[in-house]
Amino acid sequence: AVPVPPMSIRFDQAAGTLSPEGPTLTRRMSDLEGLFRDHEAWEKAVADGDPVVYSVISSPVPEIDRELPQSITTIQPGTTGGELWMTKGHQHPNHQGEIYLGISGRGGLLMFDGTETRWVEMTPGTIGYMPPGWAHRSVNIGDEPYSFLAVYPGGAGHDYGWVLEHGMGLRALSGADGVELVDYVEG
Ligand code: PAN
Ligand code: ZN
Repeated sequence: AVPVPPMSIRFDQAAGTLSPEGPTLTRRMSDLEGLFRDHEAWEKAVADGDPVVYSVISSPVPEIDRELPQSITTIQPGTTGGELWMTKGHQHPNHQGEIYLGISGRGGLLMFDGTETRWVEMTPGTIGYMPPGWAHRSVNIGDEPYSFLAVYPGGAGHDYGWVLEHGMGLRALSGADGVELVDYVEG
């Protein structure tokens, strides 16, 4: 990762692109092993086309201490075993804060500090704040793609094992009146 000069970055909302652009990440169903409550439904979805669940495009700002990278995540609408499509979720090992800004669609920001859980509804214009030490996962609660901008400290790091070990406190299921939050149950 190389430092970058002062710059402007153009965000095309309709196309969902950044320019200049950094790395893009695509997460398919097979990348979400061990995260959905219903393991069989997950396996079936992997066998049945292994759909793209979300993608993350990054600005050219590198993930280096004291830099301030940004990315745009787009989660597709969908459910697996009744559970709304979501990001893997992670903890920042260095316990640093982060903000998300809702861009389009409807989402939820689930935060867990190992004891307490918080759920923040995200619509275009909502800023969701994750304090240091709160693991975070995003969920698409609507029927169109949900996109948000993330701004985070370059040295924050991403610990995905933490979520596999501790869970996220709650799960977001598709309910009769939209999202239904239920206790996290292992496996
Ligand atoms: C976000 C997330 C992004 C994808 O940029 O990394 O939404 O989620 P996962 O990393 O959990 O797969 C962020 O929180 N960065 O720190
Ligand atoms: Zn983060």
